[in-house]
Amino acid sequence: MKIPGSFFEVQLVLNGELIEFQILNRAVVEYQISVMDFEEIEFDLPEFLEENHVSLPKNRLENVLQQLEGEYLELQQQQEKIRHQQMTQYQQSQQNIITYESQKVLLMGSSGKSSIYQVIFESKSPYETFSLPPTKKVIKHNIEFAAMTSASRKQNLAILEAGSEFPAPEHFDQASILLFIIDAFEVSNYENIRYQLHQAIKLLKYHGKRPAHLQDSQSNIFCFIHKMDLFPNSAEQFESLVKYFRYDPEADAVNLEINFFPTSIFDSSIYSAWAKVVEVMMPKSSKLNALSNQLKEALGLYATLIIEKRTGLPICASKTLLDDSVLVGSTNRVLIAIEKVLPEYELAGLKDFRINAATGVLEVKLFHQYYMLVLLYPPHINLNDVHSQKKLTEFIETMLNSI
Ligand SMILES: Nc1nc2c(ncn2[C@@H]2O[C@H](COP(=O)(O)OP(=O)(O)O)[C@@H](O)[C@H]2O)c(=O)[nH]1
Ligand SMILES: [Mg+2]
Repeated sequence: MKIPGSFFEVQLVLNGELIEFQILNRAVVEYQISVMDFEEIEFDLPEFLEENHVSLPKNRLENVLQQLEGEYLELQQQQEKIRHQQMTQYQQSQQNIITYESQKVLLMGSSGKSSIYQVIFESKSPYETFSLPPTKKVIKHNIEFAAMTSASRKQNLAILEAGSEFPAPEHFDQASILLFIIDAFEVSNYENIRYQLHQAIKLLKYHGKRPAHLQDSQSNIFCFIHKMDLFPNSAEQFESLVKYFRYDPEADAVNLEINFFPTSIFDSSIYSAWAKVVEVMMPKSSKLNALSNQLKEALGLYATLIIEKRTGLPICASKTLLDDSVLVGSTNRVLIAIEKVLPEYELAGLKDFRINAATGVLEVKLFHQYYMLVLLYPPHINLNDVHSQKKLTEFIETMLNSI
């Protein structure tokens, strides 16, 4: 629909399960959000128009909004249908139990691998990695954890950490994920490392085992452009490095399958990038996502999610306007920081914590040894009343039953 007196058009589209609101300028999308409530559009559109110096008489704007709301309601109905279908599919999949028992991640590339592993899995602080001895041979790390998917089985996560040499073909055997690290600061090694990256992808395709549950659009090839903290203009740097490393000179082609992330062990980026890898390794359960959403709605929260502590695995999350992989990463960082200082107070066995900020509250409850329930909510909400406590207990119990 055109915005009268401007080059802008607005439209709503259903993308998977999400309703997206887009503002286009001469057929190019300039603004896009996933909408969970029509009010967001009522708020964003006038603001966008104002920023772009389009002044629209009030009644015209209302007209546009009214038409949009009509479309929105229709899309909501379609959305409901899709959700219903997914629920049914989930119930069917329950019957022919799927197992993703062992996942093998091949961690290779240039410098930063051991640091990344130790920061994520061994709760090391970035500064403790400064004097790591170089890794020569391939190291195999094994992490076992209980899955909370329909499979309800013990899962095994094997991380194969390569040393200074390019791993032998047998290390690619049955690998489900390639996690390739590029030291962005080592400019003299770019060409060599780009060659290695594309060789590794070819070996993964040949010897590896793509997880069966992946959708066609999902890729199991990840590349962290690492040590981004060393660049003052990291966003631009990242963009140009992605261009450089996507290109495979041997094939004279651009590989669009690689998922690139800018990372650094000095901020949350390493955790949020890892959360994206984990998402591909084990899909979040749609049933548990739906439950998280119900809890969020019932208690008026901004977001709720459950994270497996050791792996940083997001088990499920409510829909939120925030990026949930960032929430996972940031929560892990806060938790690690707290667990590190507790002994200094002669305290041990962290059970929960709450951070009250002027604009909201972050509350984290640990349960069943390795799981964390994360709640993010507005300052006026009180979760200490009987009703909320009951809902929270029920929620955790349902989660436990799904383990
Ligand atoms: N500035 C910066 N240094 C890092 C980062 N990650 C790792 N390093 C440093 O890079 C060096 C080599 O890391 P290491 O993990 O041993 O590399 P590996 O050979 O791939 O295992 C260490 O001194 C780390 O402290 C990062 O994100 N930023
Ligand atoms: Mg190493």
